[in-house]
Amino acid sequence: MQKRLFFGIGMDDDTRAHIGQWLVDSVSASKANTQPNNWHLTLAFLAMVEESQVAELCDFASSLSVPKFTLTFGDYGYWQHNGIFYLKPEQKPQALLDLANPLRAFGEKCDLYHNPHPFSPHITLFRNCKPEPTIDKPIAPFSLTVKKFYLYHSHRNENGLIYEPIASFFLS
Ligand code: 2AM
Repeated sequence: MQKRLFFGIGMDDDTRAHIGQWLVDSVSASKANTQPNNWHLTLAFLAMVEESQVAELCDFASSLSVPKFTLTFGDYGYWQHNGIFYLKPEQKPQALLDLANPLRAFGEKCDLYHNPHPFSPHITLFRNCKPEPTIDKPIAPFSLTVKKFYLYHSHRNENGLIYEPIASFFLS
């Protein structure tokens, strides 16, 4: 049995509300935004993983020793080729790279997924959205204090796509 998995960073409800309000007030797009409950920052996409490999992934994630860090978001961007509109952090703290790089490398070593692109931290707000959304006013910058990250299971139920945290890992 296989599951679609990825490692990522979540956010609190206040942050979801802040982003959601900005979308309502200041962003016009040709389609609906991604589900606020699904908003996250992908650290490492793993694609399809055998049930029997999940423990190994969790052991590896637990073995990382990375201090807590803060991400500040105030910038946005758009990728023409896939119509992704996203928020991106103003900086890439070393601790963020020290999480993403080994997790991505481990997924490659296990032959789960070979990343075609360098790590580009972002929070996807629209997908397959063409033309590019128009922005009346930039988002008031906000910060996320990252104390943990998750292994997410991406699947569908009667409500659509859900990213369900199936394991959590605490930073030091
Ligand atoms: P996203 O980070 O731009 O939102 C589950 O599908 C998550 O993994 C989504 O957050 C998604 O994109 C990311 N993802 C999906 N396919 C991917 C791929 N081929 N490479 C990198 N990340 C991917």
